[in-house]
Amino acid sequence: MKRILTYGTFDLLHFGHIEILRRAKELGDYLIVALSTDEFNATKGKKAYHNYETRKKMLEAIRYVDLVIPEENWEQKINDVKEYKADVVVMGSDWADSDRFDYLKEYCNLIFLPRTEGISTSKIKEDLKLQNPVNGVDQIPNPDSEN
Ligand code: C2G
Repeated sequence: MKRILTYGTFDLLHFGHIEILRRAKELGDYLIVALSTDEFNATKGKKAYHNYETRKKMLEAIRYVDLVIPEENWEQKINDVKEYKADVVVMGSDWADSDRFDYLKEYCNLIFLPRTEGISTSKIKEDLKLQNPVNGVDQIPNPDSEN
C-alpha cells in the first residue's frame, strides 16, 4: 500500500484544494492530510475562517482523504513520515524548493504538483470584499470562468 502525506490549512475549501487532494491520492492508495491547527496557523500569521475541527470534518468528507492528523509545528514532518510510513510527501508547486520541505527527500519521495491557477483562500476573501451589487448585479469576477 502506497501512502501519501500532504500538509495544509485547507480553509474555505475550494477547487484548488480538491484538485491537490485528488492528484495526491492518484499517486498512491492511502492519503494522509496533516491539517494546520489554529495554534500553528497563528505562528504562520494566519487566522483561518473555519476552526480546526470544522476544517478537519470537511476534509474527512472528501472521498480522496483517508486520515486527517494535526499539523502543530514545522518540525514534525520527519516524524510524521516515519510514524505514518509515508512513501511520498505531495505539495503544491508554491512549496517547491522551500526549505520547509526539501530536506524530506532524505526520508521519502517528494513531489510538487502544479497549483490550480485562479483560486486561493485569500482570493476568495478579496473577491467577496468586492461583492457590491449594483442594480442587484454582483461585481465580483466569475471564479469559474476557467473551468
Ligand atoms: N493549493 C493548490 N492550488 C491552489 C491553492 C492551494 O494546489 N490554488 C495547494 C497548496 O499548494 C497546498 C495545499 O493546496 O499544497 C493546501 O494549501 P493551503 O491550505 O494554502 O496550505 P498552506 O497555507 O500552503 O500550508 O506545512 C505546510 C503548510 O501547512 C501548508
